Parts: sequence; C-alpha cells; structure tokens
Amino acid sequence: PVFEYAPAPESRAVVDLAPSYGLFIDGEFTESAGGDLVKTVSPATEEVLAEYTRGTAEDVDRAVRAARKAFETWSALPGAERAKYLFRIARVIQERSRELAVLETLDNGKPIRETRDADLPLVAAHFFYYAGWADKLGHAGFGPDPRPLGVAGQVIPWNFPLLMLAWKIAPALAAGNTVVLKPAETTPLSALFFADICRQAGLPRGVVNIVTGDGATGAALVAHPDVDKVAFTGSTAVGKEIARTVAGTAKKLTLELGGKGANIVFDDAPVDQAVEGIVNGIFFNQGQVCCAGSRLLVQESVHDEVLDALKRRLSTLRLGDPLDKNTDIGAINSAEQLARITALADQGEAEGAERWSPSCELPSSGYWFAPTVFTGVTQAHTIARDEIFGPVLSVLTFRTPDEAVAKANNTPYGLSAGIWTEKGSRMLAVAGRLRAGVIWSNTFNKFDPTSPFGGYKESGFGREGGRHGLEAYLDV
Ligand code: TXE
Repeated sequence: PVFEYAPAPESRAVVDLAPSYGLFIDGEFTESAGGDLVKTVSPATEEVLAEYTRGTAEDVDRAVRAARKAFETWSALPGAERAKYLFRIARVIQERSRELAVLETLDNGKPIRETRDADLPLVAAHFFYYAGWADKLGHAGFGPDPRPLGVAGQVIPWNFPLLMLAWKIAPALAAGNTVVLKPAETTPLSALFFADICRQAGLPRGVVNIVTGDGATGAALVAHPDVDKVAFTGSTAVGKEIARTVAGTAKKLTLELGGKGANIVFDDAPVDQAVEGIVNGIFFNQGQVCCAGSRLLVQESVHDEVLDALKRRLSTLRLGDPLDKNTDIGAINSAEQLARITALADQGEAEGAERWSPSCELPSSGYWFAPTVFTGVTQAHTIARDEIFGPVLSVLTFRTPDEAVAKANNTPYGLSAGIWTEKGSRMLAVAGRLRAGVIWSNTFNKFDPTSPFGGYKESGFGREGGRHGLEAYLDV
C-alpha cells in the first residue's frame, strides 16, 4: 500500500553532540588513564555520532573510589533529602525528554515513536516512583532498620539504554547506595547525557559515576573488590560469567538475562486484539527485547485465521528512518546483532520451517532486517529454543491448555508470557502454571515502575521495579 503522509522527521538539531566524551567520575567529565576513543554510530545510517572513552580497570577503580567516598554522606542523608534530588532528576528528564528521545533514537536505531512514547515517559516515571520511596523505607516492612548496601556496580545492555539505566540507578539511589554504571558499547550516549542531568540537578559528586567501555570494562567493575552489589542486564552467557566472578565474594547479585517468551492465543480470543498484541510482542524495538513474545503459540483451530490477520497487519508496518514519526520498524542496533539474527533466521529456514516477510524495501545503508514470521515450527527447531533478539516470530500450535502450558514452559528461559482468552478461569489457571516472571493477560509489553520485573530459570534472578526492586539494594 502507498501511504499519503508527509514525513515529519524529528529534528536532529535538538541534540548537541560533542565530538568526543570522557568518563563521568566524581561529578565531572574526566579523561581516561590510558583508555582509547571508540566511535559510536547511528545504526540507521552508519554515520559516526561521536567518540566515547573505553574505560580501563584504573578508571573503574577511580570511579569506585569516588562512589565509596560519596556513600559516606549520601547514605547518611535523610531519605527526604535524597528524594528531593531524585524528583529533580525526574523533572529535568521530563524537560529534556525531546532531546533525549532523539538522542536515544540516533544511537540505538529504534523508532522515535517508541523513545518518545515509551522509553522516556517510563524513564521519568521510574525516578518519580523511587523518589517517593526514599523517605518511607523504615516504614514499609523491609525490617526495622533497612540500610543501603554501599557501592553498586551496574552493567546494562543496548536495547533500552536509558530505561535500563533508570531501572538500576533510581532504586539504588533511593535506598542510599552510590553507583558506578557501565553502559553498552554501542549505546553510550544517553548515559553520558544522564551524567549531565545529574550535574544539572545538583546531585552531590560521586553519587553517580558513568564509565563507558566494553566487556573488559564491565568485567573490571564486576570484579572490583570495593563493589558491594552487582546488577547486570544482558546475555545469559555473560550473566553466568558474572555469577562465577561474584561467587566466593560477599557481593550481592541480581541478573536479568535472556528470554524466549510465549504469546499464547486461545480460540476464543478476539483476533484483531490478539494480532495487535502479537505484533507489539515481537516487533516492538525490532524484537530486541528480553521479554519479547518471540514464540506464538496459537490454538490449532484458529491458526489460519490468526496467521492471515497477522500477515495483513504486518503488510501495513512502515520500516525506515527511525526519526520519522510514522516509522514502526527501525534499525537493528549493530552489525553484530544483525549477523546473529540473520544466522538464526537462515537456520530456521534450513531446518525446514516456512519463512514469510511482508514485501518491504530495506534502506541501502545501516543495519536492517525485515519483519519475519516462521510457521510450521516445532520444539525441535533451533528458532523455537534460542533467543533471536530480533524481529523474528516462531509460530507453534497447540490443541489443549495442557499442551500450551507444556510448550510455553519447554525452554531454559522464564521471563515473560502472554495469554489471550476471554475466559477468566482459563486465564488464571494457565497463568498459575507458567514459569515466567511476567505474565500479561490480553496485552503484551506493558511496563510500569510499580511492577516487579525479572525471570525464572536462565532468565536470571532478582526483581527490578516496584517494592521488590528496592530489596535488591537494601540490607536489614
Ligand atoms: O550482550 P552482552 P550482547 C542477548 C541477546 C543478544 C545477545 C548478545 O540474545 O543477541 O545477548 O548481546 C557487558 N563482564 N541480550 O553481546 O555481551 C557489555 O559491555 C561484565 C539480552 O550485546 O551480554 C554490555 O554492557 N560485563 C539482553 C552488557 O554486558 C560484560 C540484552 C551486555 O552485553 C562482560 C542484551 C563481562 N565479561 C543482549 N561482557 C536482555 N536481557 O535484555 C560484556 N559485558
């Protein structure tokens, strides 16, 4: 179909990028001890956006020492005082949300509609929410005298750079901890802008430190002897490596890892609504979402009806310039991620599943992957088991609720699931048997700061969000 719309790209001009960035340690941007500069590019165009610093173990040490020093005063502040800083940060984020949304879209490749309407509002909401907790910790059932843990070392991925930062920094600070955070190598910019927001909000020096870099920088942070608490979101393989590093130390650990979420559609579900949920479940952020609904389990009797409606809907999605407000599908975050998605999709085809994509033209530069649906998928297929982390849906069928539950649980992961049915009793019965940390009923990918998020099995342990998210940063 041809769409009559005037492309209205968000203006790049709202983002003022420096040619290169240092590390944010002890309240100021500083140069690294020996770390080199690395380019970060726009995944949509491959244009170089800026250079950032690959932090060294020495830089990490300096940041941890700054955080340790700041902990003495920050943890001693009355909760109401910490709350004021967090409220201020939340408000500055709101004031600068247009700039931050454009920045995040540039560095990550996701559509501006998502950064503007999902990422940024949620980022501010997390700071507002945890600000509200800061002066109530002693009265909330955590125990008689809840105490912060100390210095938190936090390592985050590239799929929701600013939102993952908010999930980690807001509860840590509310509870009285100080932080050293390492953003992912392909999306360092919004964390550096956040550092500037901390300055703007008058946050005392050393409370938040941002050390950009790669896996080695993250490993140095996790292994630092003066880090009390490690929080990681990323791949299951790295999560396991971090668990090994932390084992045998006194560090506390929370891990939020991969997933292979099942979106279960029963024959009584309203088809149009379910199709919207399926599309949102796997094509939101190009499927680069740990809780994506990457497996569609559809009841056999409605398989054809649902698939026809799904394909019609996918043919209306618009792929292209992420800064265009009409874009539904943006770029894949990196060449490496694109290669991973391509290899797994090719494997799906080679193993005999049937591959389908709507006709769409992919831009000639940048990293792009067309929305893809595989039908005829069985448990034996690699694409039914491995996390693809891309816009690729694997469709399986079931006949009975028991079979749906068995298939949904037949994965090493346990992060998310969705259930589509009009029958409340079935909804509750099935939800109670799914081994998944988050279960959505007749919706998908809905997030809220009041709601704990996290996984079972190889999806990790610990919860972020809500009251549970604070527990990970408190001792009694
Ligand atoms: O993840 P990594 P990658 C999954 C997804 C994706 C795959 C690989 O399936 O295809 O992982 O992505 C830092 N010690 N998820 O390679 O390597 C790294 O610098 C400490 C799911 O990007 O796990 C980055 O900041 N830190 C996931 C962060 O870990 C280390 C989100 C994540 O990178 C480290 C991302 C080490 N040894 C990928 N090695 C989700 N759960 O949402 C790397 N890092």
